[in-house]
Amino acid sequence: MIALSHFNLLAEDAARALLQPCVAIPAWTQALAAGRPYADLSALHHAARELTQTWGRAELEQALSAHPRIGEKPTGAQRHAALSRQEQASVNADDVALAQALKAANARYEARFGRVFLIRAKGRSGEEILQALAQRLTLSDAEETARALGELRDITLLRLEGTIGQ
Ligand code: 2AL
Repeated sequence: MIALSHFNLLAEDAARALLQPCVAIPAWTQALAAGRPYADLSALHHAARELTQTWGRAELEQALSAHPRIGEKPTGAQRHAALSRQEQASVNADDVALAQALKAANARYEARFGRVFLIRAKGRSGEEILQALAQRLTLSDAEETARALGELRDITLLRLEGTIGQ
């Protein structure tokens, strides 16, 4: 976590690099870095959220490249892999039945929508995620794209809150 006053003073490339693990959408990181200085955290979060409002299917696909499936905690040392592990910490990796159910449900979702199922995992148990997945399988393509984008916004803004503080 770095202080906002420090973030405001970073060189452009360092500021972008700091933001990059929040979401794999370079246009977002670039614009948020270019919008500095921010007067306070609320101004930063407001700008960060505003910049997510234009996201659509293309941005969702772009971002998914950096999100492992639920139940597949990445082992890499990169910052975004560590964040995914933390976010999925409530998904009990020792529960074999849960792991199998998640694997099957992920496969059904991918066959239906043609992309990885995305959900803000932080604060949700594996069972809650399974229930949400089953509900989202009933949505239309447009409804589900909107839901997935909402989850992506939540993940991104939570990661930002964990990256830059007072
Ligand atoms: C993730 C992830 O890596 N972190 C999170 O909150 N959700 N992945 C996913 N497929 O939903």
